[in-house]
Amino acid sequence: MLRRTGKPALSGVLCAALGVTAAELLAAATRPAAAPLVAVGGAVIDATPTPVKEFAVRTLGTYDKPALLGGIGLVLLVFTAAVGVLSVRRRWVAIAGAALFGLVGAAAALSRPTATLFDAVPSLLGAAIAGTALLWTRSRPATTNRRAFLMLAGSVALLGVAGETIKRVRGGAIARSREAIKLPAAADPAKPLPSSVAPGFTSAKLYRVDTALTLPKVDVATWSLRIHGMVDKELELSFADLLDRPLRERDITLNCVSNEVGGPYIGTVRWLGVPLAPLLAETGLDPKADQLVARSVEGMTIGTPVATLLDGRDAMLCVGMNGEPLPVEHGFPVRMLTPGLYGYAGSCKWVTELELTTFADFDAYWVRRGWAARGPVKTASRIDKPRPFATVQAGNATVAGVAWAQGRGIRTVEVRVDDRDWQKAELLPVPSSDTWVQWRYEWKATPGPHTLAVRATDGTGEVQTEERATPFPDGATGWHTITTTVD
Ligand SMILES: Nc1nc2c(c(=O)[nH]1)N[C@H]1C(S)=C(S)[C@@H](COP(=O)(O)O)O[C@H]1N2
Ligand SMILES: [Mo]
Repeated sequence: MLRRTGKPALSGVLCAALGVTAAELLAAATRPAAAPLVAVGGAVIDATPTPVKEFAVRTLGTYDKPALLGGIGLVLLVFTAAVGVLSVRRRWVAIAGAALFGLVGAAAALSRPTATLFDAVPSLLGAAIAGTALLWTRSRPATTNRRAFLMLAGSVALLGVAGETIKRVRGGAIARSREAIKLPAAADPAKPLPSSVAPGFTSAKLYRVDTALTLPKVDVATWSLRIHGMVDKELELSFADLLDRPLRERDITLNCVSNEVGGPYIGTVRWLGVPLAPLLAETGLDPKADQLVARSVEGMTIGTPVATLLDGRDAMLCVGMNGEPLPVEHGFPVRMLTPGLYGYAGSCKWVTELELTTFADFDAYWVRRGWAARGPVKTASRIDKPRPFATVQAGNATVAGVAWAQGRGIRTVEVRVDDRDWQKAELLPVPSSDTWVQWRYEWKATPGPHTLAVRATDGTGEVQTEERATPFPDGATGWHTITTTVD
C-alpha cells in the first residue's frame, strides 16, 4: 500500500511545494501582500466566526497565529498528497487539483482589503507551475523517478531560500530605518512617575493583539497619513511632518476588549505622539461627521467616535513607545491611541488613513463581526498576588493587583476574603486617570483554603458590577476571584 501510494503522494506534495515557493518568491519580490499563504490565513481569520476566534485567542493566546498557519499547512499537505495519489490513474485530477489550489490562493489574495488585481497572479502562476510539474513527474517512468524527486526538492529549497532572503533583507532595512529615527523631545512631557509606584506600573513590553499574520513592514520614507472624508481641507502628512509638530508624552493604559476577567491583555506604557484634536480641527471637519475611521496599511479599519477625540482626552497619533520609535508589532511607524477606549475602537496600528464619516455610513472591521461600534473601557480590577491556587504562608500576606477605568479614574478598590465584609485596599499614586491603579491589601491570612475577590469603584462613584459578561460584544464584566491555600 505505502509503496504504491507513497511516491505519488510525495510527488503531489513536492509539486505543490514548488508552486507555493514560486508564488511566495514572486510575491516577496513584487507585492508582499499578495503572498498566498498569508492571504489564505488572513481570509480564514476574517471568515472565522467571532466565537471561534475568541476561543482561539483565549486558549492559544499568542500561539493563535502559528496554530492557524500550521493548520493551513496540514490541510495543504493532505490535499496535495491526495491529488498526487489520485492523479496517477487520472490525468484530469492533477489539472483540477492544481486549478483549485490556484483559485483558492487567488480568491484569498483578492479578498484582502488592500488587494489589487495583480495579487491573483502569484497564486495562479504557482498553480500553473505545480500542475505542470505534477504532469511531468506523472509521465516519468518509475526508474527515473528518483532524479525527478531530487530535482523537485532542490528547486523547492532554492526558491524557498530566495523568497526568505528577500523577506529578511526587507525586514532588516525596515529595522535599520527604525533604529535611525531620532525622536524629538516632547513639547508636553509626561509627568514624572510618583516615586512610590510599585514595579510593573509601566512595562517594557505590551501585550499584542491583531489580525496581522505577518507584521506590516512600512517604509517611513514613503509612509504618509491622509486625513479626508467629511472635511473642508484634506491633509496629507509625511512622517517628518508629524515629527515637526509639538509632541505629547503620556503614560496610558491600553487594554483589549477580548480580555477576560483577570486576563493579561492590558498594559501601561509611555507613549509619544501628535495630539489628534488640533489636526482634526485643521481639516475643518463637518460637524455631522461622528465617526473617524482609521485604516492601516494592511487594511484594518477601526472606527472611533469623533466626540471622544475632541473631548480633551490625550488621543494621539503615536510615534514612540517607552522612549523609542514604535516597535514594529505595535504599529511602526505610526498608530492611533484613544485613552478610555478598548484597542479595537480607537488604537489602529500601522495607520495610514483617517476618514471622517458617520456611524450610519460605515461599519469598521470588528463592528461587521458583531462587536459594539463604540468601545468605552469598563471599570475592572484584577488580583495579581497571590497567583491563583498559590500557597500562602499564614500571617501577614500582601494581596495586590491593579484596577482601571481609563478617563474616569479609580476612587476605591475593595477586597473580600471568603464571605466576610469588603475591606478597602490601599491605592498607590498615579500620574493621571488614564492609567491603571496599583492597589494592595494587608491580609491576616489564617490556615485553610480561601477565596479572594476584588472590586473597584470608578471616579464617578459607580461600583464595578458583579454580573458576569463575556468579552463579546463590548467587554467582560464581573469580579476577579481567586482561591488560595494558606499553610
Ligand atoms: N492594524 C491593526 N490595528 C489594531 C489591531 C489590528 O488587528 N490591526 N487590533 C486592535 C486591537 S483589538 C487591540 S486590543 C490593540 C492592541 O494593540 P497592541 O498590540 O499594540 O497592544 O490594537 C488594535 N489595533
Ligand atoms: Mo483588542
